[in-house]
Order: sequence, then C-alpha cells, then structure tokens
Amino acid sequence: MVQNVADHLLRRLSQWGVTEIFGYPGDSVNGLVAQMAEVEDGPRFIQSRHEEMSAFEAVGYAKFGGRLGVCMATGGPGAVHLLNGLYDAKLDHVPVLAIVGQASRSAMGGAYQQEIDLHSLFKDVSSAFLETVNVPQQLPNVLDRAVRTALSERAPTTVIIPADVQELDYAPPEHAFKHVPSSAPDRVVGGGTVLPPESELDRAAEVIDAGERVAILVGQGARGASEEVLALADATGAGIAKALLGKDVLPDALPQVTGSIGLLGTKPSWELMRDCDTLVIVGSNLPYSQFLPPFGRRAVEIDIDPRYIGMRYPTEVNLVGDAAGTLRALLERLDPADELRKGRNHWRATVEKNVRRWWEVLDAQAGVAADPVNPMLAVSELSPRLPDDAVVTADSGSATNWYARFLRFGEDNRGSLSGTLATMGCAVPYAIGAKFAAPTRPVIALVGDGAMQMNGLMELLTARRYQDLWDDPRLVVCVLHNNDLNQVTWELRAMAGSPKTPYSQELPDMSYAAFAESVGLVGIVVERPEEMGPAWDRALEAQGPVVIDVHCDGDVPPIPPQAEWSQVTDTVKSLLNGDPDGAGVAARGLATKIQEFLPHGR
Ligand SMILES: Cc1ncc(C[n+]2csc(CCOP(=O)(O)OP(=O)(O)O)c2C)c(N)n1
Ligand SMILES: [Mg+2]
Repeated sequence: MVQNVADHLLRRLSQWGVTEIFGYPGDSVNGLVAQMAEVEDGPRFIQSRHEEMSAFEAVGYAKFGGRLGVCMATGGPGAVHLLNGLYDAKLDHVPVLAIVGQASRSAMGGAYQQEIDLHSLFKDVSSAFLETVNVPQQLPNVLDRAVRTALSERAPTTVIIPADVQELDYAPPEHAFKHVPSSAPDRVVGGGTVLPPESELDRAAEVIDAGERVAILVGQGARGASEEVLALADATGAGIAKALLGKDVLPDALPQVTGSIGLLGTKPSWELMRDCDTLVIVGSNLPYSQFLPPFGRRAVEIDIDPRYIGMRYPTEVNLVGDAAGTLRALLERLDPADELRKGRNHWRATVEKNVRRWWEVLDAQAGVAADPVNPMLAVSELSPRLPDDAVVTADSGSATNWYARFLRFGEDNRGSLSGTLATMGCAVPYAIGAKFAAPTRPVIALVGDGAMQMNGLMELLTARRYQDLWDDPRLVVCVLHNNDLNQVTWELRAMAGSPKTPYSQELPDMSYAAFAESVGLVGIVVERPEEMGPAWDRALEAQGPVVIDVHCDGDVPPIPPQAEWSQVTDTVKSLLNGDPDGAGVAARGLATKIQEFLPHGR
C-alpha cells in the first residue's frame, strides 16, 4: 500500500517517541486525524475542549515528561486558539511542536474559508522554526528539523500542512538537485555535558573562593543538578534560593534552602540576597533584578544558553555549560582561604536560623482566622499530606503566592506553573498533560475561581473522559473560591493605590463542587478551616478526579517578603478609605504581618 503524507508524518512522530497528540479536529487537519485510526501503535489523539487547552496540555506534558509535547489544530480559528499556549512554551523554554492545517493549495491566496496568513500569525511565537510542507519530499526534513529545533532550543516550533498535501502519496526526497534529505530520528537531541573553557572556570572559582557570604539562586536549568548544587552550598556555606520554575529542584525541608524568591517569595530569600557578598546563579532567568543583591556584589552565572546569560545581574564570570557538569568542574577547583571558614560558618548559621523562623511565621500566618477560610491554609494543609511523587501545578493568581511560599516539596515532587507568560487558565490543562506524561503519579492543581471559569471547568470534562488511561487515578483540582480576581485586586490596591473596583474584579458566584458532581466527578466543599485537612485526605484517597471547592477569604493579603511594617500599615490606612472590603483587609493584613513579630516556639 502506498503511504500518504499523513501516514508518513504519524509514523515519523512515532519514531520520535511521540505517543500523544493533544488536539482538536477541523477541516484542514481531517487528513491527519483520519489517518490516526489507521496507524497501529501510532500517537493517539487526546481531544480537549479548546485548542488553547491542547497547547497547554502539550506544555504540561513536556514540562513534566522532560520530552517533546505535540499539539494539533485546524488552520484559521484553531490555529489562533493555540497561540497563548505556544507563547507559554516559548517564554518558559519548553519543547512543543504544533502541527497546523491550512487551506488546500488550489485555494490558497483566494481569501478562502478559514484561510489566514499562518506564517504571519506564528512568525513570532514560532520564531525558532516555522515551515509549510508544500510537497511530500519536503516532509521528513521539515518535520525532523521542527522536532530537533524544539528539543535543542527548548522552544515551540510549527509545521503547517495544507489539507490536500496531507492526502498526497508520500515520496521521499531524492538524491537530486533541490532535494533535501533527513536522517532518522535520534531521540537524544541536545543535553549531554557542555563545559565552559577552563580559564573561565578558574576565574569563577576565584570569585567564589573569595566569598564569605555566598548565596546561590537556582532555576529550572538546575534540574538534574541538585546534588552538585548542594555540594557547592556545603563547600561554601551558602544558602540557596529557588526561582519559581525551579521550586522543585531542591526539597524544602533542607535547612539551607530559603524557598522561593521574588515578589511571591520568602523573607529568608530576601535576606539571603540582601546580605550576601557573592552570588552564584544556576540556570535561572528570574526577571526581577530588584530581588537579587544590590549591584556591586561579586557574581558568577551558569547557564546552558549564552543568549540568556549575564542579563539579570552584572555578573563577573559567565559560564556557558550544563549545570551539573559545570558545577562539578567548579567544585574541583574550589580552595578558599582558611581565614574565611569562620565567617562562612556564621553565615550559614544565620541563613538556617532565618529559614527556621520563617517556617514558624508561615504556619502562624496560615492559622490567622479568616472569613471563612484562609487561602494560605488550603496549601499549608496540603504540605504534610503531599504524596512523595505528586506533581503540583498552580495557576496565575493568588494561588501562585501560596504555591510559592507554603507548599513544601520533598525530593521527588515535581511542580510548575506559567512562570514567564504568567497566563491564567493553565493549571488544569497542565495537570492533564502531567497525567499523560506521568500516569503513575498523583497530580494536584491549585486554581483560582477566575481561572476555573476561564478554562478549568470545561477541561474537567477532558479529565473525566481520559481518567481510565491513568494508572494512578488521582487528579485533584483545588479551587480557591473567593468570587474575586484577587491577585489583580491586590495589585490595584498595592501598586495603583486604588480601592477594589467591584465592576472589574468580582466574579459571578457558582458552586465548583456542584459543577464537578454534575459532570460525574467528586466535588468537596470546604467552608470551615477545620474541613481543609480532611478534604485533602478524602481527595487524595479518591479513585478519580476530584474538585475541592474552598470558600476563601479574599481579604488575606499576599504581603511581599520585603514589606516593612510601616508600608503595610500605610497601605491598610489608605485602604480603609473607600475600599468596599477595607475593614476586612485591614484586619487580615495586620494579623498576617504581625505573625513576623510574634514569638512562635515549636
Ligand atoms: C489570560 C490572562 N488574563 C488576565 C491576567 C491577569 N491576571 C493575573 S491574576 C488574575 C486574577 C486571577 O483570579 P483568580 O483566578 O480568581 O485567582 P485569585 O487571584 O482570585 O486567587 C488576573 C486577572 C492573566 N495573568 N492572564
Ligand atoms: Mg479568585
């Protein structure tokens, strides 16, 4: 039987190890969709409710599976819908391939039904690689390059295939003028040990050797190098702060790990950066330089990608290399002067003391009475119950704060969110992508009610449909139900100095638990603080997807780690003037902040 283009494409993707395509059908991908039924052991089609969800599912799959995520959409509206998810991949450096249909070649340029200029549409998001397959002989080269580029540059790439081309007989490229061959898929693209020049390693070792108060910042680029990061911290007496995307690089129980950094970060991370004399950045592109040490401290950075190095802090030495290999090479060279040892011990003890104290403050903050449930409690009650191998996703919103600060990861936990695009609506589709990437792990999504209304509710149907494919049945969606676009309400209050504007911030009320039940999932309502822990217990014992609908207090402020007492009291005073929730905010704001000043012996 003669293979057609669609058939060849699906088999080639299989050779690349692709087992799932997250997609939505439509006119211009009919050839591909129909062929999926014919290719035995080929990729299976995972249908979402919206192409943006398919793209997020591919991103979640790639983030948690450590491999290529593939999404598919019809040209025109389907292609437009993919964009936000693909931008999420671009900004967080995730390998995702989008396969998109287009009007048949005979209609192209004819202002045809659903015909839009896909090259213009994808030009920016898919700047790493974007190509249309016009004739069958082009296919292997275009597809393989799209995959290799996505994997090696950790970026979204796009292959456009006009509808009629999908159904043509496949013909391979020939050994001929104007034909371009391609070699067979090789699963290993990028990775491996990449080391900076010896001279730069020597210079970096000198900088670190001279430091008495060393701080390390890790990001997602440090994943797979946790042992080496810890060895560096032990060798130098350093504390370690984690960027949001690197939250799962090191467990939170370690005494020298100060937790998240940034506006959503912790106080010990803030203190670590403020007081260090030397900074080592490993695989992080944290954009908020104001949370790094004041300029003028000595600094070394390690990153695999020279395009993103030295751009957040005026670093003295930039080491382009993979994190684990470069750190090992660096560790061999370290030899600090003896007289530093005492200072380093003192520094380490200070870091550990700050960390211990901070966890006590967080416990006390989560215990502050709220009306009805303190959202911090939702996450702090999860920490002790978090299964060792759980994957956690968090949406953009106040959930991001509580995920960043209150969730305590162990050694094997994985977690992620839309770190750089910070888009709403990713947590549920990420969780679904995670279930396909790691079907044996329980997955938990922390989601605001706005994000749930935007995307999450409809994707519960996708979860219901596919739950039987997952070895571990647990998928828990925890909705922070505050009837408010709370994170932005706080931005308005804190940054714009404006009171809450109900017309833009309040959400239409509904029951998320009842919705879950109505589509055949388990729904649990939490209306009192003492119900929170048992709700997690029940959800984590369930045999299928569960929605926990937590009635949260929107007046609990996500106070940034560096906020001084006077700033908090000033904000509270100004809020009492004209904010509809001013009194509640004032009470909860002061009660939360005051926990930092109270003794909390444990
Ligand atoms: C697609 C998108 N639209 C708007 C925003 C701006 N934004 C960030 S957080 C947020 C509020 C989220 O509200 P909700 O999901 O209810 O979570 P909450 O903060 O209330 O816990 C908004 C509107 C965004 N990040 N992404
Ligand atoms: Mg909300």
